[in-house]
Amino acid sequence: MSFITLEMHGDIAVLSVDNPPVNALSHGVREGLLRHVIAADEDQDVSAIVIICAGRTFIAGADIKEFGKPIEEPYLPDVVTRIEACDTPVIAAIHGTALGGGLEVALACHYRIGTSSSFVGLPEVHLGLLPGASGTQRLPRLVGPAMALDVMLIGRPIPASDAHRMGVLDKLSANDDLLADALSFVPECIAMGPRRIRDFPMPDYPDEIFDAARKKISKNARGQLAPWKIIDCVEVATKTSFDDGLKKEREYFLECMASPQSAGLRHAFLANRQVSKVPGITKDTPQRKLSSAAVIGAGTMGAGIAYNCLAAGMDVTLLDNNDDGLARGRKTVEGLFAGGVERGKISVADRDAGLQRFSTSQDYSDIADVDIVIEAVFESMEIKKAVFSELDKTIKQGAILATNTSTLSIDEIAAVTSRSQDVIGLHFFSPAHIMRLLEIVRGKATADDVIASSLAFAKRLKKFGVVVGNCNGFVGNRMLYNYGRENQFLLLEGAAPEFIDKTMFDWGMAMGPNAVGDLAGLDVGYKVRQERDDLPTDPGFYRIADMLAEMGRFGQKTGKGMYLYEKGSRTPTPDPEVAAMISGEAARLGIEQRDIDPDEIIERCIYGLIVEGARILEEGIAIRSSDIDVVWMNGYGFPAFRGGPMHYADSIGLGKVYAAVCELQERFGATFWEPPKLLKELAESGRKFSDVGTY
Ligand code: T1G
Repeated sequence: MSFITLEMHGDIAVLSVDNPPVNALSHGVREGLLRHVIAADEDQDVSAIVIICAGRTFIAGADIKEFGKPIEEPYLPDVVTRIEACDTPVIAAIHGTALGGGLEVALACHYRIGTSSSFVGLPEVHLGLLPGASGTQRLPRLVGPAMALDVMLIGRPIPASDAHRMGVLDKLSANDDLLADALSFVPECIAMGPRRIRDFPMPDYPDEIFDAARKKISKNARGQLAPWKIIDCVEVATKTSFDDGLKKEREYFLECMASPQSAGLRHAFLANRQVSKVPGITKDTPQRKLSSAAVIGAGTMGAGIAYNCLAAGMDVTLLDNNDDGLARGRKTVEGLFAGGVERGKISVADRDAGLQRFSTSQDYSDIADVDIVIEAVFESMEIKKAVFSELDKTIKQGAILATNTSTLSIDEIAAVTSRSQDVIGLHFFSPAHIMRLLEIVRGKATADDVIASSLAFAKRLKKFGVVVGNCNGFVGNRMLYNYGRENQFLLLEGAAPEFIDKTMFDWGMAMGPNAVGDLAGLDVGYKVRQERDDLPTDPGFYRIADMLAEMGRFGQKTGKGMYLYEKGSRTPTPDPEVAAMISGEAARLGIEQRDIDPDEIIERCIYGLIVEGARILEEGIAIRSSDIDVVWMNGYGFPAFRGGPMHYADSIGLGKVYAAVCELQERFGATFWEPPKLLKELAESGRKFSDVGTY
């Protein structure tokens, strides 16, 4: 297959890259590009070379799917070096996104023209990598080291207008015919001749930028390697020759490529895209039109979900049976719009249009014609059943009836309606307008077109929709139970809440389990446990959390939980009263307290996740192990540089995980630590969780 086509426009060679979906620089593209560039450059009849791409975008980078496998020649740095060395002027014509290796190819070209809607960027840091084809040496020479550091450390795509101002784009394509504009730009380029960034003098820069950058990332790049190496590369660029800088870049690039952090982040990238592939659901599966929505329950979650739907362009009615509740819900939605405008995320016009499409009601007949209803009332089966009976009587046939329950059975809720095929779980995560995860819980009767519509709905809300099976707690909360359980036992065994939290935070979790409990509200978990009749009888099981909830210490919302909170502050302060309560309860339960090593804390909390993840995979509740990783990375603050709990387990090796779980079973018994059959099988056969499920 040829990925590059050559078309002569007069004496101009136009090389068009065509490798859908995003013209990634896979081997065939590298090989074809190099061959055509050399041929055109050596052709005396060719006055200029234009590199342009077919499809929806310019080159969006190296081929991520090739990483981790032996890379074939020609290597990208060699292709880039040859492009810049051309005696014939080379122009890059950019549309869509020129990212990573794609921008490095463009920077090797002597001139760059882009459409006004295009973006350029070096986002490698999000893959635990650095620009490995001269980006760390060329960009500083073009825009200055300080700006280059920002571009590579933040890794955000830069809009064409800014890229033009920065000098990355020499020209903006005025009208929509990029090729025509590039061809008419050629004479100017020929007149100026080849212009090689490698020869540009390094622009001035304040010396302290490198230390300042290191200080900054020490706070927000915990456990990561690439950001440090990016700073090292740019510093080298300011201190050595271009070619010596390239050598250092290569060395650091290969170091990052071999790192577990990059393996985790690359896994996260592909896993986040794999979730939308659900067996039996294809692009031909019909979808239901979703232009209007109703949200039942005007609490924090209900209002957040309503805002999400409004921000996605839908007409939304928020319904509640309580006047004050409805007023609070409306205030929350208006507040979210105001916050969006303040942070520059949305325009005033978007806000006004959104509020135009927003209404509130206490009357189910007002929402009879909506396309989708999302119930977000109190987490009680009885209340949810009452709501769904009402919906079944009121809402038009063909509407999707969704519940935002975080633990309760979808089938049991659907059973109170005459249309179980239209019922599905859409489990949002708090805060609903920020968290990118949506657990899509299919009931045993849920129709394929309802699942397909829900996947599209998730994409429209800019969320990762993960289709999971119906069980208590689905994927995320079911695993959280084990994680929280071990935290609770570790408290009784002598680990202070702040010590556990610091250990898990330093390991990479966004927040420690006790701080998360206080944020979510200890009353929420308490009520869920009260609803369950299958809880273990171990007296220490969630004992401390139950005691705090029974004392009315719900966390941030009451100023007291596991920690103390100053009025209006979210900063947790350890409470000696709680420490005394824990050691008193441990004594009462006959649990001897001891110093507990951070490694033990990490092992018990994370292996608790992995064991339950294996059971979920075994039962087919998750389609594939990477879906479980997507749930935990996007809904529970699991570090993406560790790739999610199942990828993490595979990276350690299931043999080692299985052995450790057997030891934990020895110590703490089979109730909590009996190794799942799947883990045993995979460990004994040397396989991985990623070998299980549909890819
Ligand atoms: N390689 C391989 N496949 C890629 C890819 C890539 N770089 N980028 C996207 N895809 C696939 C993706 O998996 C999905 O596949 C489909 O394209 C659509 O993607 C040496 C080392 C370009 C902004 O980090 O940010 O260059 O699921 O769903 O929302 O310095 O994709 O359909 O089978 O995301 O419209 C640097 C990564 C690489 C850019 C489009 N480049 N891509 O977003 O579609 S490292 C990146 C993106 C590098 C050099 C280094 C986005 C996008 P499938 P999508 P989208």
